Amino acid sequence: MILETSVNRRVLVAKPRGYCAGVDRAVQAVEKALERYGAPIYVRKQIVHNTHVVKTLEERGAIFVEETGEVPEGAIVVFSAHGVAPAVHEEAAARSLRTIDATCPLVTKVHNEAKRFAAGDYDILLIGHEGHEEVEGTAGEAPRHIQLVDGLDGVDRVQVRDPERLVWLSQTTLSVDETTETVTRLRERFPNLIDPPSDDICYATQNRQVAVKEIARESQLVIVVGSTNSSNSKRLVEVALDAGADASYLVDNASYIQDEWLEGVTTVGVTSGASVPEELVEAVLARLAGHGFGDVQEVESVAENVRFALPHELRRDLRPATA
Ligand code: 10G
Ligand code: SF4
Repeated sequence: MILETSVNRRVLVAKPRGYCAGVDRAVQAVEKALERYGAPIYVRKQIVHNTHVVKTLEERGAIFVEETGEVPEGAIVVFSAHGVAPAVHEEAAARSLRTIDATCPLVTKVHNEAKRFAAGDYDILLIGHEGHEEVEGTAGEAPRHIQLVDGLDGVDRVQVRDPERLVWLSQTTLSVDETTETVTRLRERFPNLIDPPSDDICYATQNRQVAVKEIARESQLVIVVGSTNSSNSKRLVEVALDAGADASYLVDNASYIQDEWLEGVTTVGVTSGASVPEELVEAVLARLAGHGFGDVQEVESVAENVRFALPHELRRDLRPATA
């Protein structure tokens, strides 16, 4: 009998994977705020959708709340990377909160597009997932002009005032292929539908999907590290399956890997969502190595070097005092 551990078992690790520039900035914003102002620092919603990141920041003194109403008057609150509606800024101001806005600049870009098209009295079809914080924030910019289209199923329900003044925008973390299908279907109904001025699905989402496709084609199993509420991480599982992997699972950390997933498998693909710290991927690789997957190859599809400056409120306060 040939033991599975003696078979040539390998791991293909997608690159790019893990933290995007917006997540890196948001997590650093909370860390720097804790260093600069001291604990506690309040954070509205999970700063990013990752249980490990949230727990680590809680241990350092961050307090996560659902709404600004839970933050004591005058305290500091950080808004999450997914963005907030203008009403949330107003509530915070009314409670005299000191705010640090960690909304990713690429989400702010979509907010600005929404405001601009609403000012021009366009109807806006926002493709995204119902109930997701990013969609709630973007829709809050122009609630009377925006209607949500949640995937292909939502297309038939769309009602517009003037099909000649119609634009679509999207959540930043959607599946590129699925969104293309949704837009095609929308355009069948509304041939003069206007495209966003530039891609709303961000560079990081797109690159991680390109990278997972490349490894999925050669893998029987693709493990995606990410939390269950992480939209972009969940999309990576779907993209891996569409690209040809026999199986793909989302795991919050290495302990979620089940031994039976590895039975008869010789090539495992590994990637991680945009909110996932690299140490969680390293732990997955260590667990796989324990099952004979010692040959680890990184497969780079796209080079990435995007970085964003910290939120301006923090940059101002972190600037060294001039004499
Ligand atoms: O993929 P979603 O939007 O659920 O968020 P995440 O926190 O898991 O990843 C980072 C993406 C954002 C902050 C949304 S712009
Ligand atoms: Fe920004 Fe894209 Fe990361 Fe969202 S996934 S935080 S839009 S870079």
